[in-house]
Amino acid sequence: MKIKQITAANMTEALAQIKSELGDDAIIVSSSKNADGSICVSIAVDEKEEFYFDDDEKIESFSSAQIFAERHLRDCLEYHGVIDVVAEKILATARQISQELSQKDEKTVLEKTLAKLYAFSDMLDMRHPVKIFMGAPGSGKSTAIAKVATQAKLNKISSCIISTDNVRAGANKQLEAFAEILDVDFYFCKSKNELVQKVKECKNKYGLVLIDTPGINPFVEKEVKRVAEFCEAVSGEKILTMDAGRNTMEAVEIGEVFMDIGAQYLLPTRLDLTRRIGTVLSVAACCDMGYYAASVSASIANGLAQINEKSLAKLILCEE
Ligand SMILES: Nc1nc2c(ncn2[C@@H]2O[C@H](COP(=O)(O)OP(=O)(O)O)[C@@H](O)[C@H]2O)c(=O)[nH]1
Ligand SMILES: [Mg+2]
Repeated sequence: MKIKQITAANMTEALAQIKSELGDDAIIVSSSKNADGSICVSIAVDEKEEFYFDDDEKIESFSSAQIFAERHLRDCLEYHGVIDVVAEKILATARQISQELSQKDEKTVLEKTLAKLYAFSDMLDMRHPVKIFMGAPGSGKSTAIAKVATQAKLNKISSCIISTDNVRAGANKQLEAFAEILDVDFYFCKSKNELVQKVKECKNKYGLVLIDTPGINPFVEKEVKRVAEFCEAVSGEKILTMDAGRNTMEAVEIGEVFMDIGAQYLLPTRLDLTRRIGTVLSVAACCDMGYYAASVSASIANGLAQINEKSLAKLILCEE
C-alpha cells in the first residue's frame, strides 16, 4: 500500500480525479478542507496489482483488529448509497471511537461517530433569529417555513415570514395563505435593500424571522446570483432545502453551489418518501453543512422532525 494525496476544488472533482487516475480500487483514508476551500483527499493504493483477494476477505482482515463488527455498518452505508469518501470517513471514525472507548455496541459507536462528524441545530434556536431558506424550485422551502412558524407558535415564540420570491407565479399567495391561517405576519420584499431594512425592523419585533427565497436552478449562474445577493446582504442562518430522494452525486454538486453562497445547514425534505438516505449523509458531509431539521410529511402541522445523532443512527441502521 502507498498513500497518495489529491487536491481538488471540491469533492465532486476529487472523486472524478481519483477514479480516472487510480481506478475503483483506491481506498479513501481521509479528507480535509484546505484554508482556500479546496479539498485534500488521502488515498491508499495497492501497488501489487496482481495480488487479488475478494471483498469479503478484505473486510474480514480489516475488522478482526477492530472492536465493533464493522461489516454490518459498511453494508448499511452501501444500502443507503452513501458516496465512498463519506462512508470511509464514517467507518474510520467509528473504528477510532470504538477502540478509544472500548465500545462494541454498533448503535452507540455510530451515534458517537455521527455526533463527532455532523453538527445538529435546534430549529427554534433564537440565538440566530434570522433564518434564510434556499433551494431548487419545489424543494420544499415554503412548506418548511410554514412548518417552522407552526412549531414556533406551538412553543409560544413570535415569528414572521418574509418572502423574496417574485419569480414563480402564485408563490407568495401560497405562503401568504399559510401565514394568514397561522396568524403570523407576512411581508414581501422585492429588492435586496428592502429586505435589509425589513430584517432590521423584524429582528427587534419577533423571536424568529423566516425568509423565503426564489427557487433557483443551481446550474444557472444568473439565478444563483439572485439568491447570493440576498444572502450577502442579510446575516442569519442559511438553510438549504433538498429532496432527500435526489441522485446523490447530483445532490452533492447542488449542495456545493449553495455552500459557496453561504448555506450552513441542510433541511432534507420528503423523507417520508425516501428509504435510502445516502444523499442526506453525503451532502452534509461533503458540503460542511449541519442538519437543521427533516421534513417528513406534506402536513404542515407535524411535518418537521428534529434530526440528531440518535434519529440519524436509527435511519442508517434501518430500525423502525
Ligand atoms: N410528501 C412530502 N411532500 C412535501 C414535503 N415537503 C414539501 N412537500 C410538497 O412538495 C411540494 C413543493 O413544496 P414547496 O414548499 O412549495 O416548495 P418550494 O418551491 O421550495 O417552496 C408541495 O406540494 C409540498 O406539499 C415532505 O416532506 N413530504
Ligand atoms: Mg415556495
